[in-house]
Amino acid sequence: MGYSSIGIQRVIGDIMKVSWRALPTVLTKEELLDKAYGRAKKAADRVDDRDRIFRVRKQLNRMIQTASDILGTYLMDTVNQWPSLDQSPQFDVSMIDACVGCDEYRHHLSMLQWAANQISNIATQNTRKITRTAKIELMHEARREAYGRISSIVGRIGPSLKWLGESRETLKRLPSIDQLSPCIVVCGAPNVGKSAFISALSSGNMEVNHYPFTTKRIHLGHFTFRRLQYQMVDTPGLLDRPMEKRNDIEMQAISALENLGSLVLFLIDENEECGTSIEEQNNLLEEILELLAGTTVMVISTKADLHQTKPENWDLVCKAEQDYLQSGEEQYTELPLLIDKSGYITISALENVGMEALKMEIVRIVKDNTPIDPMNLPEGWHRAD
Ligand SMILES: Nc1nc2c(ncn2[C@@H]2O[C@H](COP(=O)(O)OP(=O)(O)OP(=O)(O)O)[C@@H](O)[C@H]2O)c(=O)[nH]1
Ligand SMILES: [Mg+2]
Repeated sequence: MGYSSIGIQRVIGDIMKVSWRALPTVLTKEELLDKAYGRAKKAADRVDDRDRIFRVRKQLNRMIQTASDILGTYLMDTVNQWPSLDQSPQFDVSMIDACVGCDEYRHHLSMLQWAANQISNIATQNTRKITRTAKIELMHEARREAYGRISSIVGRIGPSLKWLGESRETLKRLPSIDQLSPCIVVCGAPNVGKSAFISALSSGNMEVNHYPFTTKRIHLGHFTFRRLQYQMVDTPGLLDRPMEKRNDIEMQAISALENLGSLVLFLIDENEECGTSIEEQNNLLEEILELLAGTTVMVISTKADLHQTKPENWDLVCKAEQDYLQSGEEQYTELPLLIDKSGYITISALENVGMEALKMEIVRIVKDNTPIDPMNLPEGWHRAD
């Protein structure tokens, strides 16, 4: 017996775009059997027939069928609810690989599918035995045998259920990034001001998350410009120290970021207030440029308010940004970028200077980098824009 609804469920599943956070808890093998046998017993209790043989036959068949249906539905729902790797965005696939391993992910889901088929076969075979005999003893024996075999199948997928339960906990903590909106990856040595930057530029609340393999909090922020959302993602513990010190998992996560970024901002703290020397920060920049060759990397000097020499055009930028904000119009405007004495584009997240101009520059670069495909444009983004 097959599950005719599987095909439809899969289609609906793809349309729904499963979010990691929405995946229901995965039952353990014990919980799953309790649930199935509990329901089966209740279903059998409801059966009535005056003829004893008919009644027992119906009851036992109902027990087996109900247990099999509950288990099959649960297992196949789980298989369908978990995103299919073939259809997931590259970022998700790389993150799954980095966090839990794609091979294992596929293996454990396919174990559930296997179990659903086995259980369905056992139910068919044993209800047939019950239907074909008139001996009550043999009927009970067939029911016991069915339960024994079903329990043994569920026992065999115990480790898979456990693995999926644990992986769900891990994957839940990943940042949820919208693949259709531009994403700006913010990197740089520790303490250079990545989180402060994202926070200052974010219009809504920042989402705080973890990459499951670092203990650091990552920030996911966004701003909207002309109805298009721009996401900004933090990279603490990933792109902040020499590459040779990395393990495989971190490398995979980095490659995920590589696939994600419309633009990479490398923040540099020229004041060295962050605790990393300029020389080391430059080495890191070299490594990142090599690693992310092909992606536009923009270098931004942070904490301009701490610079020994104030950027020459500080007052000019302040004035231009204020005028622009006061006009209240969200129009693409060329604002002068704040430039420091080393020639870097600079900002002060603390005093909010140079931020609006940089935002405009980000919008411009992302727009230039985005291939115009009207079929793929996000809602609210028009070709003429
Ligand atoms: N004066 C001044 N301080 C800043 C500015 N931006 C950030 N800071 C300070 O620099 C320190 C580090 O800032 P964070 O935003 O936490 O830096 P980070 O790069 O996110 O650090 P990690 O997440 O640990 O890698 C904090 O004490 C901030 O208050 C700025 O524009 N001006
Ligand atoms: Mg931070």
